[in-house]
Amino acid sequence: MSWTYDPTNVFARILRGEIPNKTVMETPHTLVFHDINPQAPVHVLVIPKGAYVSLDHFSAEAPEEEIVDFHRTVAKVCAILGLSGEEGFRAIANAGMNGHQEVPHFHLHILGGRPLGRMLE
Ligand code: DGP
Repeated sequence: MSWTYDPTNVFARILRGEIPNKTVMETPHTLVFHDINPQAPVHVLVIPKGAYVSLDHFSAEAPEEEIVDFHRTVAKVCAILGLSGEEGFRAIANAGMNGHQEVPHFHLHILGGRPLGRMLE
């Protein structure tokens, strides 16, 4: 499988500092910022700084250091935002056309702060 990354996508532009964002936290490999159109009281996006189109692209090709950094950042941001523990959260990664992915730079949505209902029947 080969993935073609479009460097003009909006998250690439955020990473280059061309578009402002509300950053929650940043590491050498990962950025977390508030979604522009929040669907819950807490709605942040976790993105790798590397040029990966989707979750499967990132999982297949990112160096282990970037993958570990990404997941450790997810854990830290859940703790910072008060989502860890019993209340919990939902994490979603849309991919491609069927997944209705709008921005072709891999991102994990993290939503919380209210009951989110059943998603899969
Ligand atoms: P998806 O459908 O999974 O590709 O969701 C893309 C998300 O990105 C959507 O929830 C809105 C968010 N988004 C789009 N453009 C911007 C932007 O310029 N800034 C921020 N913070 N979020 C954006």
